[in-house]
Amino acid sequence: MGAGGSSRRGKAAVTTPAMAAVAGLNVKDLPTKPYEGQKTGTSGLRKKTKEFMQENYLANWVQSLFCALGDEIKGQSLGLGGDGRYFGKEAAQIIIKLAAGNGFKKVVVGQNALMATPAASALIRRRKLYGGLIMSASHNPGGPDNDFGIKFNYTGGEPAPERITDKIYGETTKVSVLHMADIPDVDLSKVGVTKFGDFEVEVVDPVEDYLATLQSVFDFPLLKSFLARRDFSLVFDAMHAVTGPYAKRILVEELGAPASCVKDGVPSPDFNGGHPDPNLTYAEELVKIMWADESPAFGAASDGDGDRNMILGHKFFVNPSDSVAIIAANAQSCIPYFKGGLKGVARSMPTSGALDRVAADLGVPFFETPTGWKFFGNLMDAGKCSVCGEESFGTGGDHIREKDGIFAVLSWLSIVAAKNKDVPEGGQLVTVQDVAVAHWKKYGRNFFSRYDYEECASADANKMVDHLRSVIAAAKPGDKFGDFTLATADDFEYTDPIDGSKASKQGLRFIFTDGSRIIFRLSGTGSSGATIRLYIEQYTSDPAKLMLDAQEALGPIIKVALEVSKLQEFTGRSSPTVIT
Ligand code: VG1
Ligand code: CO
Repeated sequence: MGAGGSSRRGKAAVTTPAMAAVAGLNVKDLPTKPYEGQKTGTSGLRKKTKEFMQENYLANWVQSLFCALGDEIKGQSLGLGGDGRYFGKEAAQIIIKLAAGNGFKKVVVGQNALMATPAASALIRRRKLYGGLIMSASHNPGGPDNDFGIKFNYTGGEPAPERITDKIYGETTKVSVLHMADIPDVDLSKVGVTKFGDFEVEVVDPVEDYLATLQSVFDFPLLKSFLARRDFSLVFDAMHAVTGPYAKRILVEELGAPASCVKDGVPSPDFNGGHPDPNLTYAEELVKIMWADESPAFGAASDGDGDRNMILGHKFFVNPSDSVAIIAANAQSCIPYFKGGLKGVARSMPTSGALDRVAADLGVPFFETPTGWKFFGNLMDAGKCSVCGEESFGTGGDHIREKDGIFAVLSWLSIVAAKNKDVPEGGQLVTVQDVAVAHWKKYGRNFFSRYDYEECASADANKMVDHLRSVIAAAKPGDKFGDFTLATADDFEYTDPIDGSKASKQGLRFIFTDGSRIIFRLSGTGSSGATIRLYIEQYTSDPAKLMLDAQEALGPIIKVALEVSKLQEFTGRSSPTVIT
């Protein structure tokens, strides 16, 4: 894939003490050559681990980032951590040497190179760091034969905006020198400070700052007394990924839940061979627990890096599009951080319109952004958004600038606790399902489903997209698609209301006169092939239909989507890999 390594290996490094912005360090200038394809997707650079492990592959990208940021990094502090996947510890050592060599004064790194994505955002904000690097490929499987990833979060703790990621990519195409400090590997297993001249590495407990942030959002004593009820129980599935230590500290040590409530809580470099994606397909063990006749009252799971969440009740799945709407509707009355009311709410375009109805009801501003968390940061910084979410199991608030799995769990626990405040122990507990159904009764229900067709051939997927573009170009309002009448069809484009930046080609949409929608996108987080995502939505306020099964309710519109896209014809796939 990239340039041959032999020429890189052949040349001797040049030592240039003058390069070091901090005193007492030797910096080596190592020659390197660009690799192709180091372009970041929806959330950072994600590739096969073996690709990342090629000589200088990671170093090239990190050096390119530092070049893109320029002089402003000199003398600053950088956060660092990851989801614990294979190659993370080695990657951390490379990044520390590059940070020192490029003029950072300090690196604050999670113990054992661990740090959940929301915790990294909290760390950057609380410690006023310049930014941070997160080593994660999120929900993608890990290990030598799977995926690795890296992304940069900026000063507010937010994923780097496109103006920066574009610049990094530009640098990766011409990077020729790595500025590496000549220092030994740092022991990341112990909390404490190691100094090299004026440069220092501080190893921190990866939970501490994040916990403090969450304590400023939620009423911990109230949650603790709720969890002490004998008629309430929960299970949290960390899926062998990074949230294990977080759940143990927060749910067990701080909130008093029994240790047994944390399932698969030890981070493993390959997630125990699993797919740390909290959905009904990949979190099947949790689903089994929650669908048993005697299940806990509340179930939740998080992904590889702790930013996604799935919320379950007894035999009940909370669709993430509903979850953000329900959290927004209850935030002011159930979560202390929001007691002054919401400044506004936002969702990604494919996420269902359930949140829109809450915004209208609350009379707060509402925003529809492209897929990916990076678009929410500007709205939050401008004080226009308090709660936001994506259909892809992402929910968050403006306490940080990342989606936040444990925030979603504590939000739901806060809502369930508040609804049960007058229910005596042993009485009829208000359940997760009761909360969702009450919401639908008030607002109506936006049936929503997503079909993922993973690892299709890229050429096939592109042909399907071209076909859809031509359908859209020819379509007119009033055209019939099955029983649905077209209102509009387009390729979603977003203009950031704060800085005016534009993002185009963000998803092909068919919007019908009754508000139903069909959306197609190609994933920007995969590491090989193409993943086609089909999103389907249909609204009902008919009380007789509220309790229908989503797949049943959406059957006719799904049929239209498959017909109009000729998906099976182009890809040969007769069924999706994952249905949400
Ligand atoms: C997916 C989701 C998107 C999410 C992104 C990163 O992107 O659809 O909503 O923001 O993953 O989440 P894509 O381009 O594959 O559809 V994570 O938890 O992977 O950082
Ligand atoms: Co994630």
